[in-house]
This record gives sequence, structure tokens and C-alpha cells, in this order.
Amino acid sequence: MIFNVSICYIDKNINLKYIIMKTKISILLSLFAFLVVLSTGCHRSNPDNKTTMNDLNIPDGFTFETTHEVPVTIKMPSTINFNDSYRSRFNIYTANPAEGGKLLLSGSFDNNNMFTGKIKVPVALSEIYVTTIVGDLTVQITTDTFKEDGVIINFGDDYGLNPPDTTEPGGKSIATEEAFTMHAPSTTRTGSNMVGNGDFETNDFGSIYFWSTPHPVDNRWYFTQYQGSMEWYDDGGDHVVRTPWTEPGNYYYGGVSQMIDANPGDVITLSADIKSVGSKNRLYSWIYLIPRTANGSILAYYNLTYYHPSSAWTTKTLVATMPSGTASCQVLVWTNDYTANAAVYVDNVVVTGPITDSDGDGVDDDLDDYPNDPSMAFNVYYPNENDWGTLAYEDLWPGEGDYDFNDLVLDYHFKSILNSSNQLVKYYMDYSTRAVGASLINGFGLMMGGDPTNIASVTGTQLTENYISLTSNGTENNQTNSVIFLFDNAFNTIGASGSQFINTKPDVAYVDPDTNQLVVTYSTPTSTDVTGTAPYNPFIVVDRDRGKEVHLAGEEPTDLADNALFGTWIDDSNPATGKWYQTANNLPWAIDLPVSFDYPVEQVEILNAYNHFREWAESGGSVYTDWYEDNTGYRVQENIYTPPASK
Ligand SMILES: [Ca+2]
Ligand SMILES: [Ca+2]
Ligand SMILES: [Ca+2]
Ligand SMILES: [Ca+2]
Repeated sequence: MIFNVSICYIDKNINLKYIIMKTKISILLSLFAFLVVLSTGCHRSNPDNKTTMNDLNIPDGFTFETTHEVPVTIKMPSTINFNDSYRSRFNIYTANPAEGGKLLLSGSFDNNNMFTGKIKVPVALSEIYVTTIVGDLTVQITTDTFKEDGVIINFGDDYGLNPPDTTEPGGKSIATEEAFTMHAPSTTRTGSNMVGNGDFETNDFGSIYFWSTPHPVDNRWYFTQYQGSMEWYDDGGDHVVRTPWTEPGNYYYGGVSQMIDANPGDVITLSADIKSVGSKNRLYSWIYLIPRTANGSILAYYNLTYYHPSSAWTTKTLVATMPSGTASCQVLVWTNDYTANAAVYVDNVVVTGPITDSDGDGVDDDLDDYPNDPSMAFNVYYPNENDWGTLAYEDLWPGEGDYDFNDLVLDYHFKSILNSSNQLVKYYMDYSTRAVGASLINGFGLMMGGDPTNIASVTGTQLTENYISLTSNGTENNQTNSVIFLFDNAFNTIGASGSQFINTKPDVAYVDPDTNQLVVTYSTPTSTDVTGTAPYNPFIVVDRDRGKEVHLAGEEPTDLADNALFGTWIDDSNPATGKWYQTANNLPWAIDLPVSFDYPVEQVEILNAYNHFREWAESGGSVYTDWYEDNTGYRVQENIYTPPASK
């Protein structure tokens, strides 16, 4: 073991930093060798004796991404008319928010009833939870569950436009055999119930011959009589309506109907709890919104199918926009029951609408994060509503670093504000320099897509060194894209420790990091398709040399990078193939993590701090996608910098 450990250091290439720090190296090496000898991590974690980054076989094209962009399409039912005055909202969470899921993204639907966009999520995240006005879904997002066009989520699968049926749907494809299990919408519903006796606690029912027989708007339910009648039933103290328990010929179809007032353009939501008792194989149910004109003519048959209802109460939700000419709307629960000693049970019918949208931006007040500001609608977050991410850099590019990824360790959290057309209006980036394991003076910036003149202002930056030239709106001069500099001297963003190496050496005083906030405000709201997604294209500028940029692997430099540096020293960037900021072995100079990263101590290569980094990297990111987490056996704790407060 000791021999292996020695190899780690004897083999290491001499680099610039070693020369600069020559006097401190021998002390550090002996201290470090001592620490590693105490540890069994290097030996245990590297059965192939791959103890340096240069030993790794990294597949071409792998850029050390711990996150990826997943294309997502959300399709809403065709019964809803999305337009400039109605856009509604979806939310995407890491999991069901009722079970601790964290908000990632929100947005609205376009005039084609769709959202099409990208979400940036940890590769390790295997599913997301999507909430909309029509229901909630858990959706798989692992790369083997979607194709090139991404994840397609269709909320309209069980929607229909046909009149109530009187023949058994037997031969038809069963719409309820869904790929996904739809849950009742968690979206807040405001407004009073537009139907009377929605919980069926009162035994007051009128009769109509067939579902189409006219009846008044009177807050009262009507049972159809054409082929038997539904029953009012005491279900263990809770009253419901159900199909006949025993009907002549075991052949029943019919329903319960109520008429409400409605107007053109009203967005009406109907939900009902439905279950089966007895054999469900020949039980079928539908919920209908049937808008009618003033003289009773039918304008549409908006419906949602629920075949073979579960024996557990399930909430089904139908949303529709009332068409031109609407004066009233029939709320109908329609059922087919072809089985003796079995029934479809219905309870808790709730009808709400129309929506209230005080600022007229198309997003209901109760879904609008800024209900009185038409220029803003949604708060979205990165990495999510609660957690911080980390950017970790090596700063000797185009020379070789020591792969401890602590020359600059910058934590960040984005809160962005979108308008109701999903355009970026403003963002806040909280940032905190946690470590500067460097002797060079480095700066940090972000390149975003889009014309810099779309930006009104940039605040919260710390520029003191006079090598960054800004335009009047605070973006960098002479850039095609929007380049925002947060700081030009990382040492100014963290206090002094008495050493050049701040928060990377256990024997040097700890500096409590500050948090700063960048605020970027747009004058022309810009689609996130143009700006890209947070954290955009972040980079450091090394040693106050503006041309010397270090980006994440695979990310393009800005217009002000010195192109003469590409392909020099050990950099193997090749603009022709899109290879950027990787060595011939495909090693990077920077990594981005969707968590607040516990980085290695000074001069410990990352693969000797994280036991599964090697497998993750050599697999091209397909195994141990969560290598950076604090799971059992994942870390060599003594090789990871631990602030004294948390020791
Ligand atoms: Ca009830
Ligand atoms: Ca609104
Ligand atoms: Ca608003
Ligand atoms: Ca380093």
C-alpha cells in the first residue's frame, strides 16, 4: 500500500504551481503522505492501481457532466383553449412535493396546448414529478426511457370529444391502461363549487329520461331513467351515487346530471371521485362537460374516460374552455355497468371556474407568483428551490493541474423570474466563494446566449482589477453573447486566512465564506431557448490575463479568449470537433455539481477523495452518477476538506 501511495506522487508531472510553490511542497508532501498512509482509501478504492487522473481511460466525448439537459414536451388536453389570455402553469419537481420534492421549473403552455423546452437536472435523478391543472404525474427521465426528442408527457390521453355511449366499449383500446399513473391535481383550486349537493349528502334527485333531456339550472342532480337509474347510497356513513347493484339483464347505462351557468371563454374544471365495488371488468365511467347555447343546443362533448375503475377512490379531473355561444354547461357523470353485484360509485363532484387573472397575463391569480405584475409570472430555480450547486476549477490551464479541483470553489444558487411566455425577465444568482486553493489572481464570469443589449442592468459584481471592460448595462464589452463578470479577483470574495491557500489546507485557519448576490435584469425578456439554462457557461479568467479563460469541458470560450492558447501545453481543444478544455486523455479543468460539493484537500486528486469517481469517469458517466454524494463507501473522508465548524 505504501508503495502505491508513493507512486501517486513520484509519477506526478511537475507543473507550474509546483515551481511557484516549491518551498512549501516538501512540507506539504510529507504531511500529505503521512495522512494517506493513515488512510486505506487510496488502496481500497483503486483495485486497478489507477491512482492518478492520468491513468484514467476517459471515453472521447465524455465531458464530466453531473447534470444534463433533458428535452421535455408536455401536452395538455385539446378541450382547453390556450391563448394569450389563458396559459395556466405547470411545475416540475424532483419528486412529489408532498413527499419532499423540490421545485425545479415552472412554465406555461403555448397556443398549441404544449410546453416544449429543456430541463437541466442531475444525471442521477431518474424521475421527475409534474403538476398541472388536469393532474399530476411521476415521469421517468433516465436516458434509456426517452429518445432524441426527449420525454413526452401527454395529459390528454384519456380525454375525448364523443357523446355519451350506450354500447359497451369492449373492443376499443382501453385508454386507462396508462403508461403513467395520473394523480389528482395538487394545484390549488379556488372558488366555490358550482354544483349543488356535490358530495351527494342530500337525497334530492330529479329525473330525466335520457342524458340529453333538457333540465333547468337549479343546483340539483337529475338521474337518467332510460335504462334503469343510479342509486343514492349510504357507503358506510358517506353518501354517494352508484350504478344499480342488481339490474335487469345485468345491463345498465345512464348517469347523473346537473346544469350550471357558463359563458364563452370560461375555463371550467370538473373533478369527481370514482371507485368500483365488485368485479370491475365490465364497469366503465366518464365525466362530461357539455356546453349548450341559450336554446339548449349542444356545442361540444368534452369528456374524460375512466374504464374499470380502481377499488380505491380515485379523483378524475376534466378541464375545458367553454366555446363561443355557451350559455350553460351540463355536468354529467356517465356510467356503463354490465355486471350483477358490482357497481361504479361516484362522490365529491367539484366544478370550479372561471379563473381570476387580475394582471391579465394569462396565469390565474392562484398560480401566478406575481398576480399583480403582468411582466412576471413564475419563479424557477437551479439546481432547485432549496439546494446550491458548485463550480470547482483547476487554474493552470493550458498546463496541468493537480486535480484537487479547489483552485476556485464557487457555490451558487439561481432564482430566475419568467414571464407568462416563459421568457427570462430577471435572475438572482447567490454566490459564495468557499475556497481559493491558488496563488494566482483569478476572476469569474458567465456567458449566456442572447444579445447583451437585451439586458438592462447587472448589479452585485465585485470588479477591482481593471482588466474587465464593461458596457453601460454592466455586461462585458466586445462580446457577441451576454457575458457577466461576477468578480475579477477571487481573493476579494473571501477573507484572508494567513495563507494563499484559503480553505483547502486543514492546518490553515478557516475563513467563513460570505454570500453575495448577482442580479441581472432584462430590458427585453428573452426565451430560455436563447439564454440557455443556469448555470449557463461559467468560466474563470486566470491570473488577470483576460485571454486566458478556463471553461467546463465541452463549453465554448467567449469572443475575448486568446485562441493562440488552444492546443498548447496539455490542452487538446479542437474547435473543429467541438472539443474544448480537455487534455488528450480527455481530462477537464473544471467540474460543475448539482450539490454543494465537498471538495478535496490541497493537492489530493479528486479520485483519491471520491471512491467511485474513477468508475464514473471511465464509464463515460454511466455508472455511479451520484459519485459526489455522501453515501456509504463513497468517500475518503480525510482527503476531503472539512470546515472546522462541521468537524
Ligand atoms: Ca358523499
Ligand atoms: Ca396573472
Ligand atoms: Ca403576473
Ligand atoms: Ca488544484
